[in-house]
Amino acid sequence: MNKAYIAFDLGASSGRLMLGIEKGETVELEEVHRFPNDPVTIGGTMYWDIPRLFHEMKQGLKKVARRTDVDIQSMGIDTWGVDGAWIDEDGQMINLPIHYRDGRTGKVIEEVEGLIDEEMLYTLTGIQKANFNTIYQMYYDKKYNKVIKEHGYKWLFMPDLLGYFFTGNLYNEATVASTSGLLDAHTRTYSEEIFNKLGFKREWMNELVMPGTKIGTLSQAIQEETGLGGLPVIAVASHDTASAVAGAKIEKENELYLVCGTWCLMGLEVGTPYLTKEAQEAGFTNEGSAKGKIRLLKNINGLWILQQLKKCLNDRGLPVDFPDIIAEAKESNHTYAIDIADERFMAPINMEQEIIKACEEVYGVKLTRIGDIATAVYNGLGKLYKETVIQFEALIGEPITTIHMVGGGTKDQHLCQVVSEMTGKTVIKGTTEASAMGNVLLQQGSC
Ligand code: ADP
Ligand code: LRH
Repeated sequence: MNKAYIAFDLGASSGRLMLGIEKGETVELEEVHRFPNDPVTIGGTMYWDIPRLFHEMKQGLKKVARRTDVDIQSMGIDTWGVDGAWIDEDGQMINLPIHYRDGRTGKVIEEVEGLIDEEMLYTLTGIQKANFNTIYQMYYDKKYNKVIKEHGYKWLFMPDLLGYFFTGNLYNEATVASTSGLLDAHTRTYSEEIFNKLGFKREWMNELVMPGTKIGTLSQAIQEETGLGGLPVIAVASHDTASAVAGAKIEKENELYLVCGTWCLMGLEVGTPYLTKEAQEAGFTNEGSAKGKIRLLKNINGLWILQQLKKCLNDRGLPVDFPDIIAEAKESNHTYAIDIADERFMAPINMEQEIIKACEEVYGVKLTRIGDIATAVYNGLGKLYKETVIQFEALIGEPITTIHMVGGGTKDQHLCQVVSEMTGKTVIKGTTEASAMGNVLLQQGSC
């Protein structure tokens, strides 16, 4: 019987259970269960629906338990970065994880900067300032959320939290922790200086474990509920982008990855962090890789804009899917481009109107056709990719010839063409499910 590994990959648009099945020297991925990831806003706060996500994960495990054709070895979980939740001293989760697009942290940025300025934070951590970084979330929670202030005992990042639900064990996995803005860029451990300056307690955090560490086995209750036995649970590179970069299998140092999903992450794997003013000004961030190296990258607010455009169209009764939008975009040939990095596209109430308004303000034109509106997004993405490639070349001091594209965006041939035309580089289309692939490779120990 073929050996197989369970990879849970939770993205901001959907979650999936993929089985990585060993076939000789290779691994084949099979999608067993996919479920939507729809955040829920209650009283003005945008939450992740963690009970539903966990429920769906268990439904996936039940499907796997019925399989008689594969020999399941272990399970790993990867998710998006920065977010998490608090548990109290009795081990109860005391808040639903809050979505990184929620606005609450906007209120504390200045306060944090009064204690530690942006430049120093970058020099210490190598993490680019973004309102959603865990550092700001924790500061807000501990100062302004009365329940967390009093009862928040331990912080768990999303994959750690799910791992805890499955095993009962507490840990912080290193790649997802590296998105927090709390790790020292050199030692890759929690920065004492930051904790001291912000009055954070080191005890809030758990033991940092490296990708590949076995963190436990499925708890008795989960075993009984799902029908799976005492399966080992491995802390993979549990930040989805770290798993995706591992799954992209890039061999040359000067070849860029472009992980295209809800976010587009463009970058290089490097040996040491880039902490210079130039790196900071170019918008680069230094996160941890599956292999313990550095993922130097730029976070680009990516296909989220197209996802939200599709949602707006669906909400007004147009039953369009991505292929329909793409087909219309191909018919459009204007050169107007929205500024993808503009905060206005982080969480607007109506993305379609926001794009139309932005083009009207900048170019004095009112776009009406779906294809024209989508093209303003594709052009904006292309422009930003091009600019980012040039910045990388300047930073590393050598030309980049190749871009490896992975993630859901590889299903979009039009996007692949935009990347190739705008950057002028060779684009190699890799796997759509790169995060799941990296997740499996880590479990296998072949990463
Ligand atoms: P995440 O892991 O962040 O949830 P994915 O890697 O699944 O995201 O990528 C989702 C994106 O993939 C969508 O926003 C869309 O742009 C693209 N996509 C998904 N399905 C298709 C499709 N059938 N045709 C073209 N693009 C698609
Ligand atoms: C992509 C991602 C990205 C950022 C963002 C919050 O899914 O993990 O690397 O961390 O989500």
